[in-house]
Amino acid sequence: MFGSNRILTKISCKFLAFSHRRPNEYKILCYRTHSTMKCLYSLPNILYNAMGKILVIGSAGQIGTELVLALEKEYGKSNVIASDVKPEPTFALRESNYLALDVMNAEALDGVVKKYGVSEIYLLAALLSATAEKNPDFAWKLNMDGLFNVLNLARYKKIEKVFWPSSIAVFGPTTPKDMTPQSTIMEPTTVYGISKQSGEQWCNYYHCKYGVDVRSIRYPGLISYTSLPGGGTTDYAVDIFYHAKKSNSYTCYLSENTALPMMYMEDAIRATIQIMQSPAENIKIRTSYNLAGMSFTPKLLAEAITERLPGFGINYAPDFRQKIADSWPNSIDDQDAKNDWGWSMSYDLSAMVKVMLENTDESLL
Ligand code: AKB
Repeated sequence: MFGSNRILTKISCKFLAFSHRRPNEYKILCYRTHSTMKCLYSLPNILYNAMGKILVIGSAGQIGTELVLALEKEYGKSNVIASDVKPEPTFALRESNYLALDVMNAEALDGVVKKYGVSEIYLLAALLSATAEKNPDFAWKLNMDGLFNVLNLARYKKIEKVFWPSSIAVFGPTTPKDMTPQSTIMEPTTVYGISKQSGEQWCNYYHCKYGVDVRSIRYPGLISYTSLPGGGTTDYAVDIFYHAKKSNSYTCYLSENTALPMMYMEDAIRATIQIMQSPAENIKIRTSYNLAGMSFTPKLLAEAITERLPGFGINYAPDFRQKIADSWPNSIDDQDAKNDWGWSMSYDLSAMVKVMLENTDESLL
């Protein structure tokens, strides 16, 4: 009897994990097995309804917006809560479950986790590289306090899993520039980079010391059309599409031969969900994984745009962001992400330019 209960529990847990990852397929599977396995049907269904919710913090940003929409597709709208410090959701998330939340307020965060039964948090609230240089004190506070508040929820078993984004900004001028390895010299020279590098070490510490299941990716520059980026050094690779469609010209704040690692947002979101769904034993790196997409310079991007928009013109007026970009890698080696949890990218420069030109809404400028 005890043995069969254990087997039943084991199978139920597998159902449970599956039901959380793929609710629609789960329901079909349950329906199919209903007649022959009534007990297995009813048990995980009760547990399924009691599963924790997913909370996305910083949902108004460039990644947050698309991540909420993708998570809703994957797990169902009712299982995803979008949050940001802003009182109202952005237009793209007007139909999502939304609440206003300041991640630096640990008590309020704790209250939300309890009230809604949150089991997973994706923490995206942060000040990016260019904005952080203008407001270093606040950048440090937001980027670090927010992380500690979420890691502590996991430490005290109030939530089960955390996603926290790192960045290519963890690297610095002394890092090897081409095909930057996973483990290498890291001497970041920006506030943002220092906060991400420290954050990575804290994630690893919480994992080793308290068993916290925290997973992380070092995002390259991300390119998307759903919402405008804000405050990054890589933002030119998004701005350029709005200006190309509006006026067929762009003045770039980086010089023409500044190569940086970049990725189309759909790939980044897929990677994020993939790393979170991977079995814990596959996540061997608990600081953060290198992730490579494409690598290009403003000149190469402008040429790819000109192929589709003849007559497009670009000129260059480098500002303070040039120094930040010069301290970052040209390209990234992401072999560990490929080996450990099966990462592979889909969008190259040409595919990205095509989809961006087709979808960017220049009236948002
Ligand atoms: C930025 O430019 O600050 C970000 C990043 C690379 O993390 N896009």
